[in-house]
Amino acid sequence: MLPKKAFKTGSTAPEPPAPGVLRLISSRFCPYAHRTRLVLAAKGIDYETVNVCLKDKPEWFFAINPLAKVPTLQHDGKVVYESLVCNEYLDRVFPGRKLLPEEPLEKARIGMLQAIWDAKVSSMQESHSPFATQPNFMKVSMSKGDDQLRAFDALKEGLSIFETHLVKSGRPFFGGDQPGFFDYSIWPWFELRDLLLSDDAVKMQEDEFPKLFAWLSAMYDRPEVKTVAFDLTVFAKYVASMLAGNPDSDIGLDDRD
Ligand SMILES: N[C@@H](CCC(=O)N[C@@H](CS)C(=O)NCC(=O)O)C(=O)O
Repeated sequence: MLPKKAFKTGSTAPEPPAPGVLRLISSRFCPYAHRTRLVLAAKGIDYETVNVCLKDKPEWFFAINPLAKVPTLQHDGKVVYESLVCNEYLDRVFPGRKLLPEEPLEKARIGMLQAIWDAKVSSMQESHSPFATQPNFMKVSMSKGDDQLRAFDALKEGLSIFETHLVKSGRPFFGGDQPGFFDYSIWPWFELRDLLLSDDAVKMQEDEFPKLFAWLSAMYDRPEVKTVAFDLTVFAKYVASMLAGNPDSDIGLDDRD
């Protein structure tokens, strides 16, 4: 039985997954790993989880993924990493509802939406880059006063592109009548938005983003979203431990885990 607690520096590597077993190397609080958990749940794929501590990474993790980042998949001797690459792999290799369109232009459109998201709304990672000039959820959450309001305006400008997309498509999800690849790729940041956009001055307002709000409630209704949902109370404790300089990846677990 694999522990829920994270493997740390100095730990012995767990045995590789048994033949036919899919393993997700993960971190409980990683939004990128959450992308992959969503796809696994949406497609009904069975898997086991190995959590790793990202502050004190186990040495053996570098031998599996030279970047030592989560999510990483292990599957019948193969290794796949990078959340979007993992999600495409899962979509192609496993049966179940197809999340990416086969039609080349339709597939290209998903890639372009992703590029707009990365550039205009962006991820946590880019926000640490000195070259990141684009707005993002993290920038809003990490700034104060006028800087925060400026970052929020820029974030809203980015989000308005996705609002307009939903208006034009007339469909409830970016994937059409059901969530698709892109819905799962951006959902983690929306699920965390109350933590990221916690100040009253930087709340998303429904009258400004009516279609995105309808999308949010349709996403919350989905069983796959419920199955893997973050516990926001525990997540808030994790953020507090991170801000205190000592991120505790096992927060909320007890000795039996
Ligand atoms: N581009 C990667 C980003 C993944 C990522 O940055 N994951 C974080 C945890 S949320 C991580 O593993 N960080 C460890 C590190 O940066 O060394 C992806 O999409 O999978």
